[in-house]
Amino acid sequence: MDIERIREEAVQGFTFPEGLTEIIPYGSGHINDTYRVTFAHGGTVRRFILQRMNTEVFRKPQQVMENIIGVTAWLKKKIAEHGGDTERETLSLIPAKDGKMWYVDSKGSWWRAYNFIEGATSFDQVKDKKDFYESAVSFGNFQRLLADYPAQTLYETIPNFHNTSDRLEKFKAAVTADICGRAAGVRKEIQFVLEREALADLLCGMQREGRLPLRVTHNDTKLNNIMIDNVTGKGICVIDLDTVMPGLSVNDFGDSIRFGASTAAEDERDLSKVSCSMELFETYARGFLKGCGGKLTPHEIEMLPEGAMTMTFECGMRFLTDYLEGDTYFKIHRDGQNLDRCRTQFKLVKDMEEKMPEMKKIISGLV
Ligand code: ADP
Ligand code: GN1
Ligand code: MG
Repeated sequence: MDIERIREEAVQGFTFPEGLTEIIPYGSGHINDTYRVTFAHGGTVRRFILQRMNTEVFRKPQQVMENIIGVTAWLKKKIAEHGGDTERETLSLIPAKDGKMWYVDSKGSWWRAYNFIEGATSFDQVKDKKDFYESAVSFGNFQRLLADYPAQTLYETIPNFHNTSDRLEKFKAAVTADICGRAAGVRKEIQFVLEREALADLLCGMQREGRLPLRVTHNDTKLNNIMIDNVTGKGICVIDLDTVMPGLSVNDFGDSIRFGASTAAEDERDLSKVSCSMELFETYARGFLKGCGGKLTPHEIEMLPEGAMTMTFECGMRFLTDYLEGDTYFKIHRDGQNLDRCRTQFKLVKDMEEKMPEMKKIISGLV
């Protein structure tokens, strides 16, 4: 997106201070267009996050914003009750000049702005396992703080987001349609999915049968969706709230494992570097259980390893679907990146299949 246009339009839409000094593309999210904007006025420098929402992915942006308004207000209240810092421990939306919490520009793009969480970092890979532990405590905490949120007021921002069976059907449709003529080049990956069809309905089936409860969950618990305080090392703020909606706790756990417990980047091409670290798995599990504060049922706890495997399988299938459909969903920065991402996920699934008894043992050792 043209920075000049952002300066002239989106920035003007919000109640920012005077003295714009910088607009830079920011972060490594796969979905929205994110910018950091800086203002200097009267000796004070203030920074904000300005985001163009991806309305191809989020078809009803106003519903996404209404969810975020509700959830952040709820969290602020809880944080205040515990004597926390309401400006740093959750996102704060910056109002637009018309009083709304979003701004629609002349081209119909939806924008929103947040306070920039200062003095904290979002990591793309685990550098220190303590950070991973703290991220787990925070994601667990997040779920606990939202445990009594009125779930019926939340819109389903992406229908069937973690319905793995539905993802499987969409994948099969993409293979059949093969609109880019790419299927012949990925026969092995397609076969990998078809050999594991049963996995797709495992957790959804348990939810249908009432064996896993629906909770208000984050649904996108990647390590880079949490800010870690630069001084204390604590997970200070859970960000990227677009997909907060009813879901499964085991999926929130699993999505963190597939990303953070991997020994390599999500798009690593050298698959010999990719495996699921049992040390990091244990670290995260300990933190997550602590953060959830005893709210998980014994069966949820038992199914945490399956959550990891299912989320990794689902994510790999989503990357492959997007590759087959011409890379229209996840942002890519090079040709074949979604295929590379798919391959790391499938490598992890294979590794997790072998390590399932070990993961089970780790979990039972923690309860
Ligand atoms: P996406 O949905 O594209 O992943 P995110 O909301 O996760 O978008 O934002 C992308 C990145 O921008 C995050 O991973 C983080 O690094 C950074 N970011 C987002 N919001 C903030 C914030 N309020 N303060 C500091 N950094 C942020
Ligand atoms: C996307 O938005 P971001 O980059 O935090 C995606 C997740 C995937 C992840 C894979 C709304 O997360 O579901 O697991 O990429 N978010 C959406 O890295 O689809
Ligand atoms: Mg993100």
